[in-house]
Amino acid sequence: MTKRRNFIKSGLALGVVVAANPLKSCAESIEKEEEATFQERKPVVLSTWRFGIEANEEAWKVLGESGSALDAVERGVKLVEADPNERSVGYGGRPDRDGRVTLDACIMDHNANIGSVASLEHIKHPVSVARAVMEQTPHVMLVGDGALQFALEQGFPKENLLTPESEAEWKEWLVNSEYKPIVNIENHDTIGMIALDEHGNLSGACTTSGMAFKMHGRVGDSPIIGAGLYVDNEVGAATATGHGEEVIRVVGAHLVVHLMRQGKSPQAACKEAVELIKHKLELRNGNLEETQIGFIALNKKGEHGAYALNKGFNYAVKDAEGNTLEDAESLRH
Ligand code: SD4
Repeated sequence: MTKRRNFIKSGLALGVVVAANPLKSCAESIEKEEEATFQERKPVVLSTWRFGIEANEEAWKVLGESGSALDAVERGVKLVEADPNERSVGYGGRPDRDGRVTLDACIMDHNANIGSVASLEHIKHPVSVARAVMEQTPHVMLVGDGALQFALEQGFPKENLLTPESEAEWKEWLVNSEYKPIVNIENHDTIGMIALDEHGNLSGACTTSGMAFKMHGRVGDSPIIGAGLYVDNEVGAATATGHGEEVIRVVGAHLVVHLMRQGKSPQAACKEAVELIKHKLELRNGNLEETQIGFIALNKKGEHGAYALNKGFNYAVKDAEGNTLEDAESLRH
């Protein structure tokens, strides 16, 4: 995304280059212009889905005060985890088929420190438990009872996360007990957040209650570093939402960052990862229509991009100039 003020700056910069070196080749000038067209942008924060708007504002309370991307992403996603009206993340998230709310989350910083929890029950802020795993243990991932035990030892309160609304929906679901995730509705609302701070450091966090009415013990991509989230401070960051099984299959977020390392823009990298997922689905005669995948990505310069398999995926982008909800392009319309 190139902004007008950047065009103006780059135009001025180009003028200076040409005037001072009249014999410079046109090619060199064009190269310099291309470099200058994207003015580095920081801080900047990106989040999946519409609730990303509020989450970005919350993260900005840290980023706007010269805080770290790590603190910002944790704070931003916690807002959504605590909201009982968001039925796919944290407190109020839809339960599994046994009526248990099991949460998945992870976090990664600019030094490749990582922490994650999967199938965690009774704790409202799994992302903070993931951060505690990262900072307080020699491990990178804790699951189920072990994750709960650790959280309680760390002083996180034990709470009932099943709200009456989610319980009622689960009971209704039990009538037919049909596991059929629907694209862009209900099941696809993981919050993934990636940020670049004023110091030029990237971090990311991802948190979800996973697929509604999943089998007990099912873990999606969201807590799996490389699948649901990946950060490489020399390159960029990416996070995923949608059908976790498909994202895990191609190690999606890492793939997006790897493609950026090879020179792809965040947008092109997200698109290529979605194309690979589509290809793998086709090989297995998977149902393209009923599968959704969305990636968002941010590079070291503050450029961002996103791409989805089916239309309907949106994401929020905040920088010093504003906070906007953008519709991602998609392979299928
Ligand atoms: C999962 N990727 O558990 C998550 C679900 C999701 O928005 O993205 N929901 O597979």
